[in-house]
Order: sequence, then structure tokens, then C-alpha cells
Amino acid sequence: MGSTEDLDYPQIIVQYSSGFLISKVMFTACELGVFDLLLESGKPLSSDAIAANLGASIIGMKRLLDACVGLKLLAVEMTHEGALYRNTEISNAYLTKSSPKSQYHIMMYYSNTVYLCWQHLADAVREGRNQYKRAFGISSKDPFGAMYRSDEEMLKFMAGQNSVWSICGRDVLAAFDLSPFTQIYDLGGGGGALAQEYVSLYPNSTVTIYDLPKVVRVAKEQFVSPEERQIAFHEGDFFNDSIPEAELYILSKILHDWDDDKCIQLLAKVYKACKPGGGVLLVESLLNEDKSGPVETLLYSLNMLVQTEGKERTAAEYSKLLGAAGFGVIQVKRTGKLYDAVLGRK
Ligand code: ASE
Repeated sequence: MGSTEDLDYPQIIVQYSSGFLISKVMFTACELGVFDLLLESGKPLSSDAIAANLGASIIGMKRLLDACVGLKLLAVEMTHEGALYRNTEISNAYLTKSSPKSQYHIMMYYSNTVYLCWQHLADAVREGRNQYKRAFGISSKDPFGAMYRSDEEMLKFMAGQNSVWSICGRDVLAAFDLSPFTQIYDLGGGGGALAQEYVSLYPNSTVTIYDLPKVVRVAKEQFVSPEERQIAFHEGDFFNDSIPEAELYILSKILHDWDDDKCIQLLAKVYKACKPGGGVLLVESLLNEDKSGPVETLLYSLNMLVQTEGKERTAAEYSKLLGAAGFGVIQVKRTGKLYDAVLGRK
């Protein structure tokens, strides 16, 4: 990149200035159902046909589809009947609602919730705290009270968080051989997608999803079938209620929601509950030790500022938190994907 940089035409400034437009094009095509329609149709469609089918304007849809082609989210072929659009392999796999690897729900969460908080990034940086008050007019004292302000918002968050495990779940769970552990608690396990990956990878295990009562209710209604014999539920608030004994606790994207004091408080409670020889698996997006990247993690850390009380951390920072709570041998595995794994043993 450096060598193509030109002071008279600064490529990165031009690119970054339109970065948010790129996200919004992809989110909007998802939201309107462009990729779903093209998958269902099984053949390339004209812009007019897509507009008519989705109840959109002809000029608006044409503009959106051409932008998607420019972004390589769609392909176009010229025929004697005019331009015909079709999905790429990537958009079929990740941008359609029905695909097993669909990222649709996280995109809707980014587009309709995260996006609104980022409107107030300057205030978040000035004040050093989340922006629920400004974005949604609600108190931010209890971030999850704010994030789960309605059943609809909670469902969108749970579905969004679930979607990432279809692309990263296996890697974080296979980073260590967890087969010696059979009794697992997934603290804040939400919609249960990671628990489902867990029991499919480790067939001798039982995973109990520990989460707030309203989260458990929605998880049972919407995400985890009662036939799923290896998954159980426990209703509670892990900061205020007791944590049952188990061999392994999973804390997946939990510590990044909280400041160091709260993290140590929670980890100490987990340590007390943990069987000797057991452990805790942290699943988080790790920053480089010098905080030079990865860039996605640096951006997520800003998102934790606008949305929660936490931040993204380095492996050394997580090890320190684990150590402060009593955990001994600590191992770190980077997966090369968005989320990594840190294992602490009692
Ligand atoms: C949380 C995770 C997320 C709390 C709020 C969140 C995500 C978005 N908002 O624990 C998923 C991770 N993505 C980003 C952008 O941080």
C-alpha cells in the first residue's frame, strides 16, 4: 500500500472516507432481500424484475445492484434482454438468510443498532463511555439492560452473535483438546450456537448455557431444539447469582464487555466454582501485544467503548486477569480468524 501512496492523491483517505458507504450498501442489499431472491430464483434476474419482486423503485434498485457489482457482491452479465444480475459464491454462502454460514443477522445488528451508536463516536471518545443515552434515550448504567431493552432487540443481538460461530466456532473450540472435559458451562451463552458447535465437536460433553432468564426463554423458543439432549439451560445473572460446579467454563465474548475489576470479580467466582483440574476457556478477539492490530479488533474495541463497559485486550492482559483470579497454567492459541482462545487451568 505504502508504495502507491501519493501525497497529491491519498488513496487511503479516499478509501476510508467511503468505507461506511460500502458497509451500508452490503447491509441494505441484505435487508431488502436481494441475495435471498437471487438464490431462490436460481437464475440471473434483471434489475426491474428484482425491484418489482422486492417492492422497490426501479431507479433505486438499479443503483444498488450496480454498486454491489462494483463491490464484487454480485456479478452481472450483459444479454440481448439487458443486464442480468446473480449472486457470487461468497454472497450465496454468507449473505443469504437461509445459508448455514449466513452472516445476515449480524449485518442487521450492525446496520440497525451498532450503526446508530457509532453516530456518537466523538462523544464516546470525549466522555469515555457508551452512548445508549444519546442513541436510544435510555440509561447506560446497565449496558445489557440497554442492549436488551426490548425482546426484539435482544433477539436481534442473539441471532447476530450466533452467526459468527458458523464461521469461527470450530476453530476456537478446536484450538485446544477439550475432550477431557465433559461438564461444561457456557456463561452468557446466549442463542447457543457455540454450545452447539461444542457438542458436535466433543460428543461426550454436556454444555449448560447460563444466561439471564429472558435470554434463556428466547434461546429455547428460537434457537435450541428441545431434542438437543447435550444442551441444558441455567437461568441466572452470573455477577449476582451463584455459579454451579463444572469442569470447564466458557466465557465467549464476555470479558470484552467489562472493565478489569468486573472481569476479575467474575473470574474469581468462576475459579471458586471450578473443579480442581478444570479450567476456563476465554474466546475473544486478541489484540497484538503492541496493539498494532489486527485492525478489526482495534475497531471492535472502539465498538466496546460505544456499546458496553469493556474493551478488547491482548493475550498478556487476559493472562493477567486470569492470574489475578487464581488460574494457573495459561495457554494462548491464535486461530488466524476473528476470534482466538485462551485457556486457564485450576
Ligand atoms: C458484545 C459483542 C458485540 C457486545 C456488543 C456487541 C458485537 C457487536 N456489538 O459482547 C459483536 C462484535 N462486533 C463488534 C463490531 O464489536
